[in-house]
Amino acid sequence: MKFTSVLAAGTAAVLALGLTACGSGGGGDDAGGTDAVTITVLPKNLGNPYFEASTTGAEEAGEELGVTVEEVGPDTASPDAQVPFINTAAQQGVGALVVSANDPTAIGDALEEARSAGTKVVTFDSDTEPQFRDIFVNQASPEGIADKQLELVAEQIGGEGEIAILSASANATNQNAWIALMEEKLASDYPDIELVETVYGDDDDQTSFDKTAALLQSHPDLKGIVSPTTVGIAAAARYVSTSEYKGKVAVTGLGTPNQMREYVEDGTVEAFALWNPTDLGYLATQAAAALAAGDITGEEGDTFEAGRLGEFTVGADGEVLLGDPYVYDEANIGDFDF
Ligand code: RAM
Repeated sequence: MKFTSVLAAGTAAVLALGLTACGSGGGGDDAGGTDAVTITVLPKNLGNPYFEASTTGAEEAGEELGVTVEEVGPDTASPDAQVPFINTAAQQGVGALVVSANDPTAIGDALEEARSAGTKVVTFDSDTEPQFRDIFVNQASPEGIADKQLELVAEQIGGEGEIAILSASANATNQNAWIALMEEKLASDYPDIELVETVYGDDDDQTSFDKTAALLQSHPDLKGIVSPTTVGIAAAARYVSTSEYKGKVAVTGLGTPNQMREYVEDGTVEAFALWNPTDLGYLATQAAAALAAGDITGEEGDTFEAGRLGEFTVGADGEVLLGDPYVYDEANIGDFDF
């Protein structure tokens, strides 16, 4: 199974024309009349292969639509590290910002200012509170993401025992929503599994690696680690792969196939899940371009063409949903390259 579909070239051309002709809220150079729209992509932090994939998708959409896409971002995924980048984008008068938020409120004022200067705001991957953005492009339903990870860990530890969560940063909207749902579902549906601790690796490889070591040391009966972050799961798998815990402590959660392949192949990891981050960046940029062109406003019921992914409809609270998470294991991991 691959995440590809046919490029709707005609639609892309029409949208590109619309953007050029309209130029509303564009790159601050409306007098020139051409290429007026720039979209700034702002991941949680730079250097994360997950966001490299989403930016590849954003650039692909930009090329199809004739829109300039620029990625900027902080080195660390801390709550307000994105603020200066938002301010700069607003000063440049970019048409839209596409941002994965490190915190639901810390960047709110900056986003509000950018919006009052005419910049449209699309959150993707990790939302802010809804009043700070026009649209949130969600990768999959939070319930689906939470349930899938519990199914995986339950299967891998034989349905009982102690587990721990290794998350991203403590304020991340997306991970916190998934963790809250996992906690609820554990209490109701998995009476024999005990969540003994949740720790935060800040989406930093070394911090996540060290937190894995500490978890294993403080919980000698630990049977599984669930890491709902691609940075965390890769660091946890790397630690476990050369330790006495390999084959004894399950590592699962959300990972990219390219980062996890060696740990699936060497038997450290049985299976994990994820959506396609390239498609996520592509869809978020398509939504941003439609907003910047004035084709949609982000109201519930608005529809827009997202190139090769087809038509999408804005749902309640300005949410657009990409699809379902997908499970990767030894049988299929060779088929993916991101
Ligand atoms: C990391 C980031 C991102 C999250 C994925 C699963 O790359 O925390 O926000 O969606 O993991």
